[in-house]
Amino acid sequence: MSTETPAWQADIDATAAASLAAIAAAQDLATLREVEVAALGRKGSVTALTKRTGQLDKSERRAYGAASGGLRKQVQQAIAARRDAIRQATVDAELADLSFDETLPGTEPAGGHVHPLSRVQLELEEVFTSMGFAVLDYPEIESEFDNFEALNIPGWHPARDMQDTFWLESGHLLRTHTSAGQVRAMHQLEPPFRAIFPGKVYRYESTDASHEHTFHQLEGLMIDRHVSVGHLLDSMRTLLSAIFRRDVQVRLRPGYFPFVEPGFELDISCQVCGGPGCSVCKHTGWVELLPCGLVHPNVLRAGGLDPDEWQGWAFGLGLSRLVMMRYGVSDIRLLLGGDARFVEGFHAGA
Ligand code: FA5
Repeated sequence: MSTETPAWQADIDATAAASLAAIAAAQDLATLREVEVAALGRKGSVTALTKRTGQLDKSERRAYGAASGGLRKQVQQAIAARRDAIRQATVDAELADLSFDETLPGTEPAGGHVHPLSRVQLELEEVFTSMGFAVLDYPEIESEFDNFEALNIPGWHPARDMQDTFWLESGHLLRTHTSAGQVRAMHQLEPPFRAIFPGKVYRYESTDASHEHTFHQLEGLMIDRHVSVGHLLDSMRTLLSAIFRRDVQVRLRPGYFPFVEPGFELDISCQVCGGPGCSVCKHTGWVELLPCGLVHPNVLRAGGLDPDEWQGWAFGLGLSRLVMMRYGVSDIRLLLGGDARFVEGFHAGA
């Protein structure tokens, strides 16, 4: 085996020396990039050497391939090391700059807080828990049975028009009211029981200042051997005074819902305009807030309870409307509209 230095070694050495010198001389990332292209680019000096393999005698190709490949690797490593060094030098220079004061306070990130809807919901949960109610959570995607049929609203019943429905291809629906949980609760809990189930409901209807397609309700259900409208009203009064922390005028009207008998509508005086009328109360001075009534025997049966033994009352509070009344919000669409400026107006003490 010959120990003579091959003729091409001088070219390899010269290209290595030139490239490494240019890399060491580069003072910024842009210059280093130019050096990189000049050496390793398609027409670069190192690339040109690599391409020369084919021109050599077969016996030399192996050694030459190893040498030119080694050169390429060496140049790549030198560029990576130089790039790190330049970056570090930039950081060091910034830190050394006396105008940079690392003791100055940074920009404070915006703090989040609880949405007014969640706030009122949590308060209500506390009030009801203190009165012995369980807090339950039921699905927003419901069966037609739980949302309608179990509640004494068969397919042909005109009451289905009261709640235009978002249907899913599966035949399920987005619950139109939290009452969909009533029969679920009867199956889940041993009577006697009292429970609330708050949550989002959906209706396929056009929106205005007091109507949303997605809004919150809070259902209340009490099952016992003897319940009365008097007890129902008493609980409603406790609830409203806890929420408003002042006297609020209420009025009770007969109301029709197929799942209660008798049924009522509880209205409260409009807390946005204080009485004279506005777009929220449709210029009546009253806002429909809380339908309620005694649970219909057919619903008790659907829940597996014997109506001769058990009775119940239920209410379906319009939680979104309650939040509007509590904070004087003049348009329900602001609540879930996603405008952070609106939500930022409510802080922990509100
Ligand atoms: C119901 O949803 C019945 N499930 C309530 C019920 C429960 C009655 C238990 C009897 C016993 P209604 O469709 O009226 O009823 O809605 C109840 C409350 O939700 C209304 O009083 C109102 O405060 C609120 N509400 C109704 N529709 C909308 C809407 N589109 N946007 C905002 N709030 C609404």
